[in-house]
Order: sequence, then structure tokens, then C-alpha cells
Amino acid sequence: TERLARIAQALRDGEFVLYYQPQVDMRSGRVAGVEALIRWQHPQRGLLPPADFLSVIEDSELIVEVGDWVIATALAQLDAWQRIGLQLRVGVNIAARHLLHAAFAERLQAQLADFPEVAPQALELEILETAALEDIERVSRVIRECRALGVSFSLDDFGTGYSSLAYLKSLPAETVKIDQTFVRDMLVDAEDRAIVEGVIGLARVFRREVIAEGVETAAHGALLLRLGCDMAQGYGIARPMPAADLPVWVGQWR
Ligand code: G
Ligand code: G
Ligand code: MN
Ligand code: NA
Repeated sequence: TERLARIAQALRDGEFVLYYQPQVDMRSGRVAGVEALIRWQHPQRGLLPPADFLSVIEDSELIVEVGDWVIATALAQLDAWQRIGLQLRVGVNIAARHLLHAAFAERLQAQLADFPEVAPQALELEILETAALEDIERVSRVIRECRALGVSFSLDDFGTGYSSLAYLKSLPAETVKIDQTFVRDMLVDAEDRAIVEGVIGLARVFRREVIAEGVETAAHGALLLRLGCDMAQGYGIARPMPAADLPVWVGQWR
């Protein structure tokens, strides 16, 4: 279609950019990493969020090309940050179709080889639980192949899928990201709070790290810390920002 062609053109013309949102370790307060979030710097319409263009390409091969661009750009950024003494991990969102595309792990290995100074351990791939709906065996196999390269995984939007608990049990991901819809109202909604507590408790049993998303206030942070959450990400800490702003932000964080 016309929209697909326009998005393919945007990729060729370099109109996509990555913003980065900090993730902090709740106990030490250290900046542990960032999540890479794609934006389209559209020449007429301004900065567009992923909702405006990713759904258009989700079911086409273009999601693979855009996803490869995101991985390469995030690795190049890690490399650049390392050169100025900033050691970070980066979380990259991976669409189901991309993860299940032929030879995903082999191509990832080649991309990592382009940046020999960047440790594969610095890359964390965020996958939606619903990615596993397609074929849990295949998804698990790809995860294991990538983990053998040193790359880690998180289950994104955890708790919003059809069978979160089954995925937690069967997918070898190191981290779960509690969805922001549960975190947002946990101070006023006892049920949401119970879900947040439950996820943190489950994660501990399964030896997974927990990141809370959508941490908008200090009160949210304080409760999460008390509940034993490991990491936090949200507007209360920082909004997603251009790569160029991150070193200054890290410098003035605490
Ligand atoms: O800021 P936010 O609007 O960035 O992101 C909205 C949604 O888009 C989130 O669910 C996020 O996971 C998804 N998203 C953001 N960046 C990427 C990306 O690079 N690839 C994929 N597949 N999804 C992304
Ligand atoms: O689904 P995923 O977790 O990949 O996407 C993260 C999305 O959440 C992005 O759109 C990001 O901009 C947004 N986001 C990050 N922190 C907050 C927050 O504290 N509040 C709200 N409402 N959205 C947030
Ligand atoms: Mn994410
Ligand atoms: Na999420």
C-alpha cells in the first residue's frame, strides 16, 4: 500500500530516530540502562510516536527491516556512550514477526560483530508475551539461541497477555516488566496493588528481575521499593529523550 511505501522511504531517508528512557536500580539509585523507543521525525508532521506507524508495518516484512535498523542504531549508540565513559544496558523492543523471522539469532550475531567493543550482555530484547502465542516452542528456541550469544530478554507489558503465567514458566527471559496499567493505579486500587505484589513475588520465585513501568511519582517509587521491585522506569524518573540529552541527564541524576 501507499503507507507502507512511505514508511519504507522514511527508513531509507533516515527519518527514524531512537529516544531513550532511563531505567534505574531501585536500591542503589544507579542508572542501569535505557529502553530504546522509536520515533518518526516526519518532515511535515513532526515527531510521530510508534502508534502512528508501527501497526501499519507489523504484518509486513518491513517490520524486520525497521527492527534491524533499531538494533543496529541502539548498538552504535551504546558504542558511542561507552567511548565517553557511559556504561549502559539498552532494552530494544522486538516485534513477534521479527523475532520469528528466519535466522534471527544469526543476524543478531552479525550485528553484534559489527560492534566488537559492545558486550552482548549490554543488549536486552523486550518481547511481548503475545509474541509467544504464535509458537511458544519456536519463540523459546530463538530466545535460547540469542542467550547463547550473551543477549538477555525481558517479558514486556507483563500481565496483559492471555496466559502470562504460562509464559513466565516456559520462556527463558531474565526480566519481567510489570505493565504500567497496573503500576499507575496501585496507590489507589487494591486490586492493582495486589497484582504488582503478586508479580514481584512470582518473579522472585522464578529468579527473574522485575522492572516496573509507568513510575510517575515518588510515592510510586517508594511503594515499589518496599514491595521488593528491582528497577523502575517512568515519567517520574525521566521521559524518553534524544540520545544527545542522556549524558547530561545521567550527570545530574542524584
Ligand atoms: O513511547 P512509546 O510511545 O514509545 O511506545 C509505544 C509502544 O511502541 C510501546 O508498546 C513500545 O513497546 C512500542 N515500541 C517503541 N519502540 C519500538 C521499536 O523500536 N520496535 C517495536 N517493535 N516496538 C516499539
Ligand atoms: O510497551 P512499552 O513498555 O514498550 O512502551 C513504553 C511506553 O510507555 C512508551 O510509549 C513510553 O513513552 C511510555 N511511558 C514510559 N513511562 C511512562 C509513564 O511513566 N507514564 C506513561 N503514561 N507512559 C509512560
Ligand atoms: Mn518495552
Ligand atoms: Na511495556
